[in-house]
Amino acid sequence: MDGLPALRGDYAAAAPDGTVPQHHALVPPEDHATWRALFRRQSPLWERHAARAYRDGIARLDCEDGVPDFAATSERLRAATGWSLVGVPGLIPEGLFFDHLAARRFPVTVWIRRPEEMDYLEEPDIFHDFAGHVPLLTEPAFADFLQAYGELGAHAQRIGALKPLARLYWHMVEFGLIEEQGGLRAYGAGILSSSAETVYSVTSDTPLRLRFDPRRVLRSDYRIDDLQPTYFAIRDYAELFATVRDLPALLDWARDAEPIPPGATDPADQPI
Ligand code: HBI
Ligand code: FE
Repeated sequence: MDGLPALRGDYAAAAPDGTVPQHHALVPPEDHATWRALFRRQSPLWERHAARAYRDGIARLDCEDGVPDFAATSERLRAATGWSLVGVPGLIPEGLFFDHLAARRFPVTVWIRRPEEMDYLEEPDIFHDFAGHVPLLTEPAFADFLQAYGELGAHAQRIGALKPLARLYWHMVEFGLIEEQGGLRAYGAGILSSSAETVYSVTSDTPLRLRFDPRRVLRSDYRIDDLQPTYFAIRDYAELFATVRDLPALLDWARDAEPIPPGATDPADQPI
């Protein structure tokens, strides 16, 4: 179970909590090279389009030179916000995923994409999970939000409201924007791990950009196979934390509310 690094999609190697060891010392040189290539491509784009908290976070993690070591990163994260990282072989069942978040553990995929997958990958790899998600875990309000989000997973499952809960994760954790002094910036991991979407999300005239509204987000279906047709922008991360406080009641409501299809508009929308 902990001899060799888990291969891509090797779920049989996982412990009951869904985790696998990273075995950082055994990461091959070509994987470090893939990481550096992805990082070098994204850096100038992050400088221009990523939120301040993201830029501060990625600088603090000091991870440009190769696939980062989860143990060393966990030490830094623990000091910053009490989070740590665990390795996983890929997507894990949502119950286990929520349990890790509730315990301030972020599951990070241990393998990296192949060179021919630089531009697009259907499933999360270590570049998406680490470079996309982990920097924001240094932001205290976001860090508290994500733990509280995980704590609501079991409740949402019980009342049959996993779909609206997943929409909140998708639109705010994967594809969230933030209004900063000087303009709109991206903080979502799905955006910031994609070079095309990092530019598109904040500069293209094509997508809708709407002011964050919890009810709107909880009703909004999404597409997983293309650039997003709609983005939601917060003003600060405390807005997300405030939303989870009201989430039990909101989920009750959202379960029976009419879904809004991807890219559709609603009369109550507040475009930015
Ligand atoms: N597993 N490794 C991993 N990463 C995720 O982002 C993830 C997951 N399992 C379930 C899951 N996400 C979702 O159900 C989210 O929509 C909450
Ligand atoms: Fe993700």
